Amino acid sequence: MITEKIGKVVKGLGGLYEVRIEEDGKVSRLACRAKGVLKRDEAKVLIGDNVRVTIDDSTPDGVVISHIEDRKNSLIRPPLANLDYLFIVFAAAKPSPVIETVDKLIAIAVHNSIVPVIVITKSDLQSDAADEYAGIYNLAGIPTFVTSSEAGEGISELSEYIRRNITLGKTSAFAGASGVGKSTLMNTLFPTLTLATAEISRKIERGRHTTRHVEIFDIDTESETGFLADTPGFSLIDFARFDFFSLDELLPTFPELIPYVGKCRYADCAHVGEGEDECAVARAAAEGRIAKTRLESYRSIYRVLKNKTTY
Ligand SMILES: Nc1nc2c(ncn2[C@@H]2O[C@H](COP(=O)(O)OP(=O)(O)OP(=O)(O)O)[C@@H](O)[C@H]2O)c(=O)[nH]1
Ligand SMILES: [Mg+2]
Ligand SMILES: [Zn+2]
Repeated sequence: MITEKIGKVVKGLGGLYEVRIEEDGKVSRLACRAKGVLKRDEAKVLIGDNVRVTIDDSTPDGVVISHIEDRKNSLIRPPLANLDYLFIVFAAAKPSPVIETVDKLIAIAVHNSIVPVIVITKSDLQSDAADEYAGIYNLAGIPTFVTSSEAGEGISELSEYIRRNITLGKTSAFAGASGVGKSTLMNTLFPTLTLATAEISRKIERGRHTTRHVEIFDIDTESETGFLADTPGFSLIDFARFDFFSLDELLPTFPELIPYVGKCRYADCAHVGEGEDECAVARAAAEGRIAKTRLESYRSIYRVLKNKTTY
């Protein structure tokens, strides 16, 4: 007999997927592979995909993902489909953040209609730095949380935010460099989880890539379920190599710059090298209405994308 079920891919390792099925309020997970055409690179199943599973009980390998529903969006890093919220996680210290990478992740989220949320961890190690980073993202109008899994700071506020927003089938993920404390934070927020965590390397103060695969977990509130993924740490987001978006699409991914656009002396101002006299964006940064690091990140991405279009 052949039956079909629909569900969400919540895990995938070496071509073996787990699909979360919900039937009559009961949740189960089906282990399955993908049918041939869905194994090819351009059509590959992603974690977060909503899929149809075909079950043919006359053969031993009869449980396969046979169809992927249209995606709302998909990311390369972390490799996930259909995200509504992206929690961009970095540590106040150990490892110290690369702000440009954070800003790139925000831009990619905004471009894909994903709500970016900033989560600063390890505030117990450097509380001044944590507050300073929070200032940058608050000024940019991005929801920002300062947390410490160690000391408990910000945990109830973040938990409340997640429970309020990641409901009714909404999908979200923690993303950021290895060792910033993503898995630790998930365990702290949701004590039923027991994700593996590990100390960062003392010598180079970098994470050890403890989490090896993307996995989506159920987040239950009183009557609804949302989804939150833990993901492996990564550090590089290479705009030269990958086509996240084009130069024309860059400006809207820095929403706090938009109010100043059109107010520069020259209509074709690119806001990259012009001085405060000419450029309203540069002026806003000089006067503290836009964070200097955000404008620097904008300019850096601009240059990379500009180079790509000229060759
Ligand atoms: N002091 C302090 N240490 C923390 C905090 N949160 C996590 N850590 C430590 O940071 C180290 C790395 O934590 P993980 O949760 O494994 O980091 P991760 O981001 O999941 O790393 P990957 O899985 O490699 O991407 C562990 O030793 C944690 O105990 C915190 O709030 N304060
Ligand atoms: Mg981890
Ligand atoms: Zn300008």
